[in-house]
Amino acid sequence: MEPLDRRPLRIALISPKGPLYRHSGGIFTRSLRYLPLTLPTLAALVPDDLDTEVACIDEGIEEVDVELEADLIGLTVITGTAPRAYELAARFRARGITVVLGGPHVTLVPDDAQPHADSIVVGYAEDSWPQLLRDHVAGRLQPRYTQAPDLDLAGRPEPDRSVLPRRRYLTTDVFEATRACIHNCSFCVVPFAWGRQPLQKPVEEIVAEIRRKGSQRAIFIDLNLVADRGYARRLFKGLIPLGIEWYGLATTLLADDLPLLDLAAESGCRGLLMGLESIEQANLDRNQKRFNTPDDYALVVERLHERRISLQGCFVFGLDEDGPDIFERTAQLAVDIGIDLPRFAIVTPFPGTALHDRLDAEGRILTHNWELYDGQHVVFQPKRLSVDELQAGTEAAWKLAYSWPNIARRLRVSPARLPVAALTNLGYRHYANNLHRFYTCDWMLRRDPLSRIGAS
Ligand code: B12
Ligand code: SF4
Repeated sequence: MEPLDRRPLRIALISPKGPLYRHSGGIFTRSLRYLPLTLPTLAALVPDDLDTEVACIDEGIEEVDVELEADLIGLTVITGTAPRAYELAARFRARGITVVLGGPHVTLVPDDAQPHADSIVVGYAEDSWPQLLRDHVAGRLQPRYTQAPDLDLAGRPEPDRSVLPRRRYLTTDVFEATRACIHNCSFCVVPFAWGRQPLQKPVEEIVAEIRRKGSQRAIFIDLNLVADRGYARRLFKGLIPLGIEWYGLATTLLADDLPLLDLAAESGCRGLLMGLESIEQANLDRNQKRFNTPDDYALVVERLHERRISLQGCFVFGLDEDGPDIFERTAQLAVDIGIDLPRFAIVTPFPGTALHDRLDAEGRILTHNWELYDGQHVVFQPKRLSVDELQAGTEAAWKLAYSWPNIARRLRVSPARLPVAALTNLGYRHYANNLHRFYTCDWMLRRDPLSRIGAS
């Protein structure tokens, strides 16, 4: 047997399952699942000069063996997966394995995570994770590591995409150019977790990464690719010679900036996800998203479609102006104006956000069962709706938008290639028809949501 001090440090990195994103019985079919970059990024950051073996497990696609052999286990935690992460942490720690927790939830509420780990990592981990590993090897692991604010994304190792099985994802051509967002929407975790100073990888590094990977299509996971328009311009210009198609996230402000939109189209942009959030201007105004104007949503779609760009338009339900008719009105508008892939979530007051603090101060938070903080469960008392109406209305909006006639209407106007548009619509139809399986709130009354709004 190999002496202990000569054995490599066995590191396992795990992304725990949530109620919706899980190996069996989940709702994210392969057509909705692209390679997450968290574990590949952390794996690449493990210092080469340490003798290590790294294994990565995405519980969205495979079960975790709780008896797995490892010396140190790192778990990435979003709010909805916190209970599962804490459960796994307890089991591994009971076996004497060192457990490290990091990710959005840990960053938002570090004290919630601290008791469940030997060490936690707050914020991004480009510098702190390698430091943590060195400290562990030297026998001086600290209970908490916080990324210094002067983080620089230049010259970092590329995510190691080989650590996850590629065939289990629709695509592994997933890239990250920027982080953080300059805006301050009250319900969004981004400004509260990571601040409002955009962080950017040098354009030439991103272009080289895409070229090396040989991608014909790319998905950017950046939360707002156009936060810094100067950078966006440089990035889009840099992408033109690659001749690829790409998909990403942007705000509606891009549709107001026609030169930048033209450049995005010229650089191969074929689909954008935008947080339209609400069709009630007052909701947007009160939640620091004033730059969205519902009266202009049709124009946004038109301008994107003119440039062969599809729109995945995301709405949230449950903001204070929403009454019982909001679901049908929103879903119908999404269909009428030709949003290619409408998505609906229940507004979630993630801990650490301004929305959470306000609802908490108003005594309206109903549960801190983090498992229900997944965008599809009601965890607070809505103002003009009952909990049940909000839950059922959201499901009804999904079903209305993804009824066969409405899918057919969309496919007729979509600028996307028919097989792609059909596949994604079918993926979301499956999602719409299976959401009810995940409504597990004690207070949720079960009934047919379609009967409420007379969906087609
Ligand atoms: C890709 C993605 C997905 C994919 C894959 C999910 C997965 N398993 O990773 C899909 C589409 C399936 C998905 C689904 C959902 N997602 Co998502 N998703 C993302 C997205 C866009 C990118 C994640 C990523 O790859 N980031 C890149 C890596 C490098 O960044 P990172 O994860 O933050 O990791 C860094 C640090 O946080 C830290 N770190 C992270 N974990 C760990 C662990 C350790 C041990 C250490 C040391 C450090 C560390 O180190 C990394 C390097 O600095 C993020 C937003 C974003 N851009 O981060 C949202 C995000 C994580 N998702 C979010 C949400 C809400 C969801 C859903 C609930 C939405 C829904 N209703 O459908 C579901 C739930 C999924 C689930 N797990 O149960 C929220 C989480 C908020 C929260 N507080 O919980 C985010 C932050 C988006 C947002 N704006 O709110 N998602
Ligand atoms: S624009 Fe989008 S990413 Fe930026 S703070 Fe608002 S919701 Fe979050």
